[in-house]
Amino acid sequence: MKICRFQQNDSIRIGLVVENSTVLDLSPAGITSLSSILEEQDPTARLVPFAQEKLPRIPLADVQLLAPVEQQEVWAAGVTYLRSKTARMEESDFSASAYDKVYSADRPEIFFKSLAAKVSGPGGPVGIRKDAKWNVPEPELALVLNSKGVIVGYTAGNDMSSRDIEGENLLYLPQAKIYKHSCALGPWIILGASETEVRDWTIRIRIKRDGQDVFSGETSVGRIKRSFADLAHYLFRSQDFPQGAVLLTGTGVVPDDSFTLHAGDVTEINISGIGTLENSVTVV
Ligand code: DO4
Ligand code: MG
Repeated sequence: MKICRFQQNDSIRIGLVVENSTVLDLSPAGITSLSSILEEQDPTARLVPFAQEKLPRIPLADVQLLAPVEQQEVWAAGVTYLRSKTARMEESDFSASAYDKVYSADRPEIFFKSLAAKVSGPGGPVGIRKDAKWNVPEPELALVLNSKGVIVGYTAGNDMSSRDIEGENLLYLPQAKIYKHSCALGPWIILGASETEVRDWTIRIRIKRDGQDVFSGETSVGRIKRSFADLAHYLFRSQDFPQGAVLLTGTGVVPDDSFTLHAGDVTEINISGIGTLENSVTVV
């Protein structure tokens, strides 16, 4: 089941995406926030009856989708794929052993990524810093967690990163990762999928420049070294998230070292089982 946030005239609404082509507007049924659904004991069971109700139907193509977050903090796990560990070790010299160690340590790398209000949605901008020379998108599966730390859904995410700043010194990681338009999520949240199913999904990215593909790559969610429960557990250790949280699970697709994003590039992140998140690159 797919639940989305969208803009209708001056209001933000919650909808169900049905038949891959239509959005059912849930506002006449009194559903005005994502979190009211995500906090339910069984969000899917709560939504099933609405699919049969006579709710306004809007063609998906006419809907302006918004990032599927309201007040949830967005966090990110790193070095969860072997490909990420190798790339990180290659881009830095004295930080290399830190990446090597964190890949196999019990405690994962988890860092704060964005406030909900700063997240770009489908069709929105993703930023490259004007003081960085080597910038990449990171296509990642994102876990959607309720306030109890239960994984209730999944969406696609882009953990935009400045590799030269990250590689220069590990202490610069927050600057490499957290800046204007550095996080995108969408196009919607998938509810009711099990970890076993999700581990079979494929994450693909395509980067287009002037209409031509300049990079494409893919990985499988199943290559994530840690269980989702383990990542969620560490995020919620000694922390409260009264509004729930979103946790990006790390990247397994890293372009060759010669690749950097340009202003005007278009990033298309597709996760089978979710859908496609498209954004355009802008200098910030
Ligand atoms: O430690 C650097 C960040 C790693 C990351 O964001 C990832 O592996 O996805
Ligand atoms: Mg990442």
